[in-house]
Amino acid sequence: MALHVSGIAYELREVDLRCKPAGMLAISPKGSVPVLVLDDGRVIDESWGIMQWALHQYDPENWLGEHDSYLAAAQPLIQLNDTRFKLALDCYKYADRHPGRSRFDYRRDGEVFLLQLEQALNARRYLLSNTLSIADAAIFPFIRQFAGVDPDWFAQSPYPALCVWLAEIQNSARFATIMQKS
Ligand SMILES: N[C@@H](CCC(=O)N[C@@H](CS)C(=O)NCC(=O)O)C(=O)O
Repeated sequence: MALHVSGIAYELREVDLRCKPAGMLAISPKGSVPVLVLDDGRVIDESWGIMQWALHQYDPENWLGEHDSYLAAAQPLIQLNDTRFKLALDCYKYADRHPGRSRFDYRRDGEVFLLQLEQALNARRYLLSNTLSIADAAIFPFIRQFAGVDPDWFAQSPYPALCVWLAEIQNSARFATIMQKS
């Protein structure tokens, strides 16, 4: 989404994670996607890095905020998302592979983050301001996955502002465009 909003032309290559291409591992041995290879050969292999790079080229919708202020503001949310929430999400999604606790326990772990986002969204339309920022784009794919485990539960959960926020981004023209299968 960040590449799309920045208007940068890119070629998208889908990768089968069960059979990672040697060429991908050669440029990024850690073997995670996404990986961006720039024209000058530089490699950026963290999604947060790719988003920042793209928006620093061109940021027509002000996803970075005045003087990049949203980067610092987003940091605590990204940190929580990438650690405690991601762990809870993976266990909630694949609870059968983590039999130590129940699916509901894992969901409750994840709800700590959902509540934090809900409170932010009670104060403004998006996570950091009334317009969409890098924080929303970075975090929403994870909330989408969490909601997708049990959509009925999510729809009636005590996080109505988060439901509206998620629906709004999922129903956006930009999301539809970038999710088109190549
Ligand atoms: N912190 C990394 C995480 C990337 C990541 O874990 N991606 C997953 C797919 S969503 C992956 O490539 N996993 C490697 C694998 O399944 O082997 C980023 O944001 O780029």
